[in-house]
Amino acid sequence: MINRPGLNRRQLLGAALGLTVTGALAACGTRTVDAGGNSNALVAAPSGTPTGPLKEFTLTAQQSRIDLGGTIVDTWTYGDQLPGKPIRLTRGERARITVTNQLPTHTSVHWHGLAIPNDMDGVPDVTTPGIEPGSTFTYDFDVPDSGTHWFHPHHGVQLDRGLYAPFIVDDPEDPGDYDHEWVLVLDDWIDGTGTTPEQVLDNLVNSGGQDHGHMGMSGHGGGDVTYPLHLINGRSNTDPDSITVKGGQRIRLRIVNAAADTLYHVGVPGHDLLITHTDGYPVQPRAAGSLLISMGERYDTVLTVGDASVPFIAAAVGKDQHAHGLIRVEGSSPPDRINPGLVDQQPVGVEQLTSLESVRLPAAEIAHEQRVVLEQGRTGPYVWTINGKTYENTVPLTTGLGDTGRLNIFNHSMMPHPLHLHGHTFQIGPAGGTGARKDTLLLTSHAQASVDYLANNPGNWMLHCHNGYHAEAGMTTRLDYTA
Ligand SMILES: [Cu+2]
Repeated sequence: MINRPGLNRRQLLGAALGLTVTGALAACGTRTVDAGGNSNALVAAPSGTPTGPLKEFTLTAQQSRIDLGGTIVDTWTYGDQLPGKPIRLTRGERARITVTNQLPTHTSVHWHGLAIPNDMDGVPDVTTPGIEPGSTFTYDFDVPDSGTHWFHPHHGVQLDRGLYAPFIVDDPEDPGDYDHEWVLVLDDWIDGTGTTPEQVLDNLVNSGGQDHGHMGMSGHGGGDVTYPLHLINGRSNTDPDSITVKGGQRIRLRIVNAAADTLYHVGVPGHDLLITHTDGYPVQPRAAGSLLISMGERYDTVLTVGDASVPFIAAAVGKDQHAHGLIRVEGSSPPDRINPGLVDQQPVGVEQLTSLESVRLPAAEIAHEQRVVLEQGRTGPYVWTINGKTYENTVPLTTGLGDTGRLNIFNHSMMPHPLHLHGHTFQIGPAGGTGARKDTLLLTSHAQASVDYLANNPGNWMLHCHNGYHAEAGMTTRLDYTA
């Protein structure tokens, strides 16, 4: 598919891999070619009418009382459950989702990971009107991207309440090879435990978070907020969620990190996870003793169990806390002790993953190359910036329809920042290379990375840190189509 005189495909990919690792910025490739998958096609214009087979869903954002497994909280959820009921359909189908807002304030829904038309993206004041209290909005779009995705509000720090749920898109050409499936939604929880996310943000902005003196300085990845609980599928460790399987069976684990401020280091002690997808896009299957998942990211893995029941453990990075779920194997007793220290300590990182050839971006000339510098601002105790500016003063990045663009991302801070681009998936390293396709990329302390995207979905798109508090404290900008 990539055709470049003087280099065969293997040589080209080898060179590209070198670029990925070193972060060198040389342009790669001389012309645009098809990628083979359907994921690089031009998205219908925002005014386009969806045409796929219709599936209808309703969603109510509401106040509710939720049992987190012994701890009862008053919070906000989709429906009366946590996480909300998953939305599931097949790639190419049309989702019509009627959202009713029964909250005391306005809200929105962002379909995280779906490259849908801009006016369905759920960002108030940028793409889609906010939904007023007591009113209804209908999202209506064709579903372009298979994989494990999710949805949440794009409004203030509402996502640190219970407003989240999986959005699973099946791929008819990739049924997978497993006996069971388990969707695992990870979350750090504080709402209704004597405070709210809005109060947490106020405290951070006013004081820099004095209960947590390392603000922005520690570099241990531990986040800015101390959470009383960590949850998997809405359950704390006192009454964890579980799945029951037979010995020797294979389980597809679809892992979503819905937390606002916590990276998790996940694994099943004594077992490998076979990583098959990240952010919905397939990678060359890779066995991992454990993996690191940051806020907004998703990983699909396959686990083969033995004869013994085992825990799935999500250790909160830098926080000395964890959440777990249980994989009960018929005929065996549950594990009598959960030891998060037994999770393999060498997590596989996304830079070690190779995308499947069918989903790589075509090599192309880079028409727009821009810097994205993530750092702590100096104008207050809790200010986060992109290219030196908070969102209210931001100078949006620009691109042009049909172009391939490159973002050179630098984390000039001690804190980790998962950077999320709406409406697109980028490829780590150069287009035409072998890096994973992603919509959310973790930049650890002082890390840098280079990603390429194909500008095939016109509009103005959010580019922001998926730490909910960093995003609200300024670490948000846009990628705008100017032609
Ligand atoms: Cu951040």
